[in-house]
Amino acid sequence: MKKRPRTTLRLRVAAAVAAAAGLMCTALAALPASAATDCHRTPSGVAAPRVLPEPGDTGAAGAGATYFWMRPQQGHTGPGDAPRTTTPRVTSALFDDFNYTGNDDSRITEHGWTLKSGSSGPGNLAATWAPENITFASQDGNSIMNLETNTDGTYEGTHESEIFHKRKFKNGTYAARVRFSDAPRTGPDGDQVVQTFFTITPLAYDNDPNYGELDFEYRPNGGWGEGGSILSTTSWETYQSYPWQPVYTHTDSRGSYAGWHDLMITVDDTTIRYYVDGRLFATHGEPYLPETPMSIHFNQWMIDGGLAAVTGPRAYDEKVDYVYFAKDQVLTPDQVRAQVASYRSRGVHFEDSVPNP
Ligand SMILES: [Ca+2]
Ligand SMILES: [Ca+2]
Repeated sequence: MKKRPRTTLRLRVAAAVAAAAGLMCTALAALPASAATDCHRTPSGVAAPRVLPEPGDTGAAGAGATYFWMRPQQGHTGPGDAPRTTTPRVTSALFDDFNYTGNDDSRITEHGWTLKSGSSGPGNLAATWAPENITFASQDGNSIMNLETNTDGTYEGTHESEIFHKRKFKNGTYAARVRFSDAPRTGPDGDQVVQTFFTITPLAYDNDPNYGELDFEYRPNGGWGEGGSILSTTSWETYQSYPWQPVYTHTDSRGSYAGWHDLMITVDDTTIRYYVDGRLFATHGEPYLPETPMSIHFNQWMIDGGLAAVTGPRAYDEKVDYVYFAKDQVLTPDQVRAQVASYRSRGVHFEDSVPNP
């Protein structure tokens, strides 16, 4: 039986916002399981304000954060040796440099990806997930994926984007280079968009302990009770749809994260660690460790209730350079960089040797 520390406060505060979220989830109950699950993809995406960080939560990029230093691997450092970078042998990995010709490139699905379509959560159900909003372009010879979310100011006129891989990832090292943006590429600013890199497991039933979700979520225009830019890392144990009772912990950093960032999550049998640009951002533990294989996702979407009171169409971009996963190995940020550099030096744009569970 897993310990469930610090959930009481969360549950109590979450209960205050249960009604609205529960109503939405109830409305989705008739949808196929996948759609219903997606409704709760980011349970925090049902317009529930976040609970403030609790005492004991790891401080984010501010005070309390720990800078990362390279550590020698066991067996590679003798007495008196200075720490040095090692290149571990990674036996099962996913790497994708997103080197595709367009969203109709057949290799995208051949490589295990799905471009989300139709109408489902998170967010307002009148909005549409638009595969055509995912595009690819070369930048200095390197292919970059763009996930666009645009709106005309109505949810019916809102088009969001999401790409996700197969459900086969659990312990190991997840990494992606992602470009967040604080303002729309075109049009007036102010909408509460969410720009993400996350992993998730379907919820089989309410309070299913085998649910898992690990999130990087950037909200450039606030939302969920926040008025300004904030980057959140959130680890989920499970949740209940109605009344809405999430069981999660999170670590946040307020301020702008516009621009390119190296995002990384490591998971072993005891600890989840989030890194931003090689710097430790958050450390979470039980009961939030994933129990079952998860899928890897990137999406950008509009918080329900977060449309700005401005006039005219606008479009927001989230860009992704690459994604990397090393199965069952906790790598350092430098080791991830070395792995990516190795792929590129060999001209490899894609590899997937991660077995299906
Ligand atoms: Ca769980
Ligand atoms: Ca790339």
